[in-house]
Amino acid sequence: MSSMTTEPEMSDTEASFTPWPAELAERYRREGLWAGRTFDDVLRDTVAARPEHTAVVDAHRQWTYRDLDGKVDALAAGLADLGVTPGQRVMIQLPNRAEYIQTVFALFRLGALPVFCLPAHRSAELTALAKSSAAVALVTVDEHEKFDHASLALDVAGAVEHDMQVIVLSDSAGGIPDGAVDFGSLRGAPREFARAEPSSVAFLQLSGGSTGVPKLIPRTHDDYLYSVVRSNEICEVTPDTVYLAALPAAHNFPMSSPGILGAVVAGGTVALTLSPAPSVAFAMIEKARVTMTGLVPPLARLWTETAEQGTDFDVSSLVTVLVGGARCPDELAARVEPALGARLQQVFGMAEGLVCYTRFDDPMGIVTTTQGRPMSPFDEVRVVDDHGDDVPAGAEGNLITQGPYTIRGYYRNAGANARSFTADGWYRTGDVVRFDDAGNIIVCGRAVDHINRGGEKVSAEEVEEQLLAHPAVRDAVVVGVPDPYLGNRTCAFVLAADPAAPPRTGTIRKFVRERGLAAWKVPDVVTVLDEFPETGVGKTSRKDLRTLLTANAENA
Ligand code: AMP
Ligand code: DBH
Repeated sequence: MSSMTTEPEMSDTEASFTPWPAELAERYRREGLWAGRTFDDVLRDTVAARPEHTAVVDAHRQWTYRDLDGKVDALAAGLADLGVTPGQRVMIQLPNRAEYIQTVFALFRLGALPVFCLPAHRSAELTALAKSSAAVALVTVDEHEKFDHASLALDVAGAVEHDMQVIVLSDSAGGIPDGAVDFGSLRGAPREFARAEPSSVAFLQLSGGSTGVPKLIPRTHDDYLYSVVRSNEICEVTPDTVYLAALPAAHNFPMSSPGILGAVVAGGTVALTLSPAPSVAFAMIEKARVTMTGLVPPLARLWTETAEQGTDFDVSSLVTVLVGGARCPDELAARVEPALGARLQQVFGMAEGLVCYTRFDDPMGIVTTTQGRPMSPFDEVRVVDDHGDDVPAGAEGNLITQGPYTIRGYYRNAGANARSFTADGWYRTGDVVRFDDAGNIIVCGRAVDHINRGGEKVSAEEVEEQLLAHPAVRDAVVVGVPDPYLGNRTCAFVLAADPAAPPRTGTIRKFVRERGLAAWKVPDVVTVLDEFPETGVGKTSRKDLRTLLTANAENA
């Protein structure tokens, strides 16, 4: 063998990272897109440039960059003392509070890979992620929104075959259960860690996904940092920017579009709110003089309506409100700016890569009716039919893409890679879109059956699997139907195992919840049927079910 490598040989099914083709990688480097910096480099640079500037604000804490740097040093050392080593995966399930930022950057400093879980994830998701990432630790909080996260984490650790430490952040004495490590005790003497390779995987992001288990998305320092730097240019992020993480901080949108990382790269401030409800979030906007935030459409509606009705909070510091994650109705888009006194920017993005923005010099009509255009001149986008052929200009079709920050494959998931990428490595977004004459994208819907419930993605297959586990359920189909507030509502149709004793719909919803699924995936409506309508080929027709449901709703 001519080439010896330190990496263990991996078969395709185990590939943790699919590289860009060499000529593209070379081009992205030559053009300066991949700048050869790591996220730890970025934090160190900002600390050096603006040590006394406020880095992080939450309901209880306010840290300068110097404070943050010290806390990151201590936690990185504490994690190393616990046995965490570079390259290992560590799951994070923390609410939006200052320690979230500290933990992410401590893992970057140490060279371990954060796995970005959401606070709403329950045992089904966390166990699957713990197994697929082989995480050595899970960092969580004792309690959030009256839910006992520490017990959940311990259950997950017990359910996986490998050793996984549970690290619990608690504000109260006695909040750390037996078997867990106290986050507060993880303070080691600062030390030097080997610098990560900028072309290596920095973390694993999650896909909303259309199949069973959330898929892991490997993102490198080079590619992700480029997406953040480019977002900062387009969204005009400066050292004066105060970005509010109102959505769950680990989501790709508040993390990078331009998000928390955008603020840190620019030397601005990250504000975090535990709740996006106007009564809580508006108070943080007033307190931290927030200039920018990102919202999913249902939240944008809630904030807009609250502001239209008049609020006692001073939200006049807001300059930019990004709306994305799901299609923003044109009617709502037109109301955001007048109500909140901040410019609207639509963003259409995905954790796999491609992010599109409307631009600040776009006419208002473009900003309120389109989802913008790719942020990078190096993004390549095509709209194709079901055979992979390009559709005529302006026609609807499937969006596929490749570029300097779009992944070429999921983490150790050959099956998903075969479905989600073309033979030459373009990512099939699953979105049905069209381009307007000026090159702006209009998102028309989804080809792949996932339901976008106000920005939270629901996999029909995943929920169907859970429903089928109920003894009184013989068959199940889950579809999304239009909903004025959420965009889509999740509706489950089930056939009773014993038609003489159909299950109660409330029981079924409770069952799904208790199976350990994130609450947003519990069907909004359950209907028990005698039989499913069928398509010509004997396949259950989701379209017929949708029609049936709409008709039922109208008759109700
Ligand atoms: P995820 O896989 O969870 O990162 O979700 C990405 C998906 O969210 C995209 O492929 C779209 O289906 C959807 N999405 C994100 N932003 C928008 C938007 N502005 N309009 C419509 N759909 C969106
Ligand atoms: O929905 C998303 O995943 C999303 C939305 C807006 C995203 O990943 C992003 C911006 O970066």
